[in-house]
Order: sequence, then C-alpha cells, then structure tokens
Amino acid sequence: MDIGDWESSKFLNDTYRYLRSIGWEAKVAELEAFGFTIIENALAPAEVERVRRTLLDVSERRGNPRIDPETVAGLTGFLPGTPLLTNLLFEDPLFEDLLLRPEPMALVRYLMGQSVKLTSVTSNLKAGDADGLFLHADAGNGFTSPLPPYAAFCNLTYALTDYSREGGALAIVPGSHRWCRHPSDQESSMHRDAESPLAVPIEVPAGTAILWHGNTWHGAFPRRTKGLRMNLIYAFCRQFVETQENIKGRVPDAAWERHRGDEIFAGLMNAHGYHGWDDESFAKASDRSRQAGLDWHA
Ligand SMILES: O=C(O)CCC(=O)C(=O)O
Repeated sequence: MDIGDWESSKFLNDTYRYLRSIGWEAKVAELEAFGFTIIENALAPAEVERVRRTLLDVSERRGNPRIDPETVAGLTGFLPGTPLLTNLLFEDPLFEDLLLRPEPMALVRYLMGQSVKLTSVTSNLKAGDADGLFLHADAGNGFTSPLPPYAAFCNLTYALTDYSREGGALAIVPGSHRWCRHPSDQESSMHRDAESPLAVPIEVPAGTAILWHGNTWHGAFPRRTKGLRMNLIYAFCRQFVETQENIKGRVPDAAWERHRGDEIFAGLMNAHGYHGWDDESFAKASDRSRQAGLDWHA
C-alpha cells in the first residue's frame, strides 16, 4: 500500500516511507517481532579499522597504557575483563559522522520517535578471558518493571571484531522486549558455567551493526578466545529520560558548527528538551519541545 500523509500517524509517515525506500522494511518487522535486528556491512573494512584505531588512541590519550589487541596487554577496567570507554562522541568527528548515518538513524527514530536523545557513546573492550555479561534490559536506568511497551531506550552497537559464541558474542533473548520486565538474578546469569538457555549468540563479522529495543534482554557470552573483542555502542533514550552522559552540557562549539541546521543532530543533543527550565527557557519552550509525549513516534 502507499503510505499517505496521514494525520493520525504524522510522526511516522516520512520515516516509514524512507525505510521502505531503502529496502529496510524487514528490519522494522524484525524489531517489532523479536526486539532486535541486524544491519549487515554497516561499516566497510577500512572504516572498522579506523574506528578501532581511534578507540585505542582515545584510551591511550586518557592515560592508559597502549592496548595491544593481540595480547590485550594494557587492558584494565570496569567489569572483570570488560573495560568501558565512555563519553566518546566528541573525541573524534568520526563518532559524530557514524551517529548521523541516515539509514540506522531512521530505524532509531522509528523505535524512539523524532524526539529521541543520545544518552551515551561507549565501547566495551573485552579481554580473552572475560566472563559473560549478565542479561539485562537497557531500560534499566531507573525504570522499574513493568517496562513500557514502547522503547524508552535503544542500543545501536557496531561490532568492530568478529562476534562468535566462543569469542564472547553479544547474547540476545529474542522476543523478550514483549515481556516488559527485567530478568531476575537467576534468569540473568551468563556466567561461564551457568549461561542462560534463552540467550542466543549474535555471530556476525566485524562491521555489522545490531540494533535492539531497550526492553530486550541481552548480555554477552563468556569469551574463550584470545585477543581483544571491540565494539562501539550508541545508546538512545526518550526525551523525558535523563541521559547517562552529560551530552547537552558539553557539545563543543565546533560540533554545533559542523552540524549547523541539522535538526536531527540538535534533537539528539537534547536541544529541544526544556526540562530544568528557568523563567527564560520556560518561556521559550516551543511546541517542538513539548511534542515528545504525543505519540510513540513523536
Ligand atoms: O558486551 C556486549 O556485547 C553487551 C553489551 C551490552 O550489554 C550493552 O551495550 O548494554
């Protein structure tokens, strides 16, 4: 059927038409049915290499020893074997460019609405002996069960090394977004000797992106191979949710300049959110800034 300029779905029509025009309607169906979808060849091999090098440079600039991806010497961090590099967006314009790629962004906007905000840009660096990462729903930042049926969060992860079960791949529980709850401690185990029987490994080559609904249970399998597993994670939230990273407060002038007139960039940076108002900003709140609650796609 033709998608019209229908008033009742006015926040969705253009996004849906665009997704259809690029042949991505099946990805919408997968997101709806299973709570995740896979974007093959999202990055060319040279881009994968460039992102990997940039992440290792960032880690070093932040005072860590240079990480050797073969031996993982120099890797220290947050979860056992899984250090997290955070606040990456403004470390290199490359991360802004990847954020704004129109095809994945259309899927993000389909799930999260036009008022979607960026909540964090991080990288999980997983060492050779890392244990599994427990199953969780990303809608965990203060959302108690029952979770809303719409996505309040979503996660767009670029695999930067090949993902295999043995190599500690992302683990997904297909269809769990419909359950609208967090897993219990017992359900969430991904320990080396107690992996959840519901979790399936996302076995994909480097350069693949995986996008999932914030309710979808996911984690990672224990890693049993040598070397470094790398990824780049863009996480998004609804306009009413507090962001994980302080993005709004630290967009550099140069970034505003690079994306001048780009309404999608401005929205992702929370330029239209007016909460935390003073009298001046309250008076300036526009219909645009109040739009978020009108519809799942608004
Ligand atoms: O290590 C992984 O692949 C899992 C990442 C994850 O749980 C997340 O990004 O929320």
